[in-house]
Amino acid sequence: PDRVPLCLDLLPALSGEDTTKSFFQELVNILLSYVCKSFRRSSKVLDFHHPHQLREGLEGFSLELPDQPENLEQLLVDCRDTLKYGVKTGHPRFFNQLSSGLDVIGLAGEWLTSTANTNMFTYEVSPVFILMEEVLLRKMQEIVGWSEEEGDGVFCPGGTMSNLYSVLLARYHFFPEVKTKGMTALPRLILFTSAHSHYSVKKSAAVLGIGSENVVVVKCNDRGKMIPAELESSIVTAKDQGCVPFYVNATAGTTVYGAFDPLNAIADICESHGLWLHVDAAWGGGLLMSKRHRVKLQGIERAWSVTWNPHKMMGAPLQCSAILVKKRGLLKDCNQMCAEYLFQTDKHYDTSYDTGDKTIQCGRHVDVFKLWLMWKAKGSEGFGSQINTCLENAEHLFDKLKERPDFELVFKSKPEHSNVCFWYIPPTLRNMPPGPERNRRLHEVAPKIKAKMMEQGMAMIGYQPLGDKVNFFRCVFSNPATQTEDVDYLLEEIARLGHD
Ligand code: ABU
Repeated sequence: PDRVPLCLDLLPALSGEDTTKSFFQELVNILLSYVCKSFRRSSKVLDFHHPHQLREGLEGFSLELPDQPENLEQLLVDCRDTLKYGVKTGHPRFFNQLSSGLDVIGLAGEWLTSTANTNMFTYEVSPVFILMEEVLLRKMQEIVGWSEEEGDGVFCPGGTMSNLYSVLLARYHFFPEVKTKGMTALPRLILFTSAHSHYSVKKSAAVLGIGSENVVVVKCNDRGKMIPAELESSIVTAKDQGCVPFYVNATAGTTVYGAFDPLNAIADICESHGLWLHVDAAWGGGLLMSKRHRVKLQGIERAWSVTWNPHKMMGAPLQCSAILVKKRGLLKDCNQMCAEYLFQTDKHYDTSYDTGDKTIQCGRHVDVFKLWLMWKAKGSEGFGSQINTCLENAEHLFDKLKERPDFELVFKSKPEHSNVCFWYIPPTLRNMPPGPERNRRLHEVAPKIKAKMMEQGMAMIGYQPLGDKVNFFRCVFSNPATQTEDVDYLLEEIARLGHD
C-alpha cells in the first residue's frame, strides 16, 4: 500500500506475508541492537526516569492507548523506546538482582516459545514441551540425588510459587482431608523457617490459611545459617503448646547473605519428629551443577521437596523455577479437579501426560524450552563452569574489600555463594566510634550512593538493612558476562559516588 502499513496489513491479511516479514526484520534489528548494547561496557545499564516523567511521555514515547490504530513504523519506535527506558539486566555491571545476564540461547528459546504460543496443561496442545518438562525434571531430580523410583515436579511461575507448592503438599500429605474440608478440619499447624529465609514461606502460610503467625522463625548464626539446636527447641516448644508442627523450610543460598543451612543436621531433626523437609534452593540450587561447589548442599537428597530456580544462577531467562517433589503422585492427588472439558479420560493417547491437573493453575506458560535448549548448548559441565566463574568473581570482590580501608565487610568469612555484603564508609565516618549516631549516618550512605548510581546509569547494585545491621550493599554474581574488571569498576564507582 502507498500509506504507511498498519497492523491490519500483517498476517492473517491476504498477501500480508511480505509486510509481516519486513516488520519482523525491523523488529529483529531493534532486538539485536539491544542485545549487543547490553554486553557493551560503554553503554549504560539504565536510563533512569521517575515514574511521573515516564507517565507524562518522553520524546514522543507515550504510554497512553489510542482509539485509532498506530502505524507499524510507530509501533517499532514504541518497541525501541520500551527497551531504551528499561534496565539492561544482561549488562556485565548489573549486580542488582539474583537473576541477571542475557543468555543468547535462552533468549532464542524464549522467542521460539512465544512463537509456539501454547499451553502446558495437556499433551494434545504441547506434546514436545510436556516431554521436555519430564526430561528436565528427571535430570534435576537425579542431580538432587533422588532414586529412579522417586520424584515428581512441575515448573512454576517463580520461586515463591514453588515454595507455596511445598507447604501445600506437605499439609496435604499429613492431612489429606484439607482438600475437601478446609482448615477447620485441622489442628493448629506450625511450620519453621530461618530468620534469613525468603519471605515467601510466611506468604505461603498466609495464602494457604495457616496464618503467618504460625510460622516460627528460627534463629541463625552470625553467618545467616539456621541453628539446628534452635530448630529442635522451637519444635518441642510448639508441641508443648498443643500445636502440630508439620514442615521445616531449610534454605540453600539465602537471599541476602547467600548462606547454606546445615541440611543434614536439619534433616536429622525432621526425621526424628516426622516433619516434611523442604529445601528452598531457589538461589543455591544452581551450585549443584558445579563439582567444586555442590558439596555446600550436602543432605539435599533427604528433602521431601526442593525449590530450584534455573532463572537465577543458571542464567535462564525469566521465568524458570521448578518445584521438585520426592513422593510421586502427591502433586496430582493434592491438586487434581478432573475438569472434564479439558482432561477427558477417553482420549486416544496416554493421558498421564496431561500434567495440567497436577498444578494449581489452569493455563501454564511454557518455561521449559529455553532451559532445555541451554542445556543442549552448554551441557551440564558448561553450567558448572559458568557457576564457578560467578563464584570466582565473588571471591575477587571479597579479597578486594578486605584490602580497602574505605569498605567494611558485613561478615568476615569467605562467601559460600556469590553474595558479598559490605558497607562503604565515607571519610567523615571513618574515625567515628561505633554507636547509634554512626549507625544512623551509615544507614543513609547506601541509598544515597544507589540513587546517584541509578541517575548516572553506569552500574546497579542492591542494598538493604538486615536484623540489627543498617543498610549495606549486597553484590551478587549470576551473570557470566561479568569479569573482574567490572568488579573493580563497581568498587571505584561506589567510592567515587560515596566520597563526602
Ligand atoms: N527471590 C527473588 C530474588 C530477589 C532478588 O533478586 O534479590
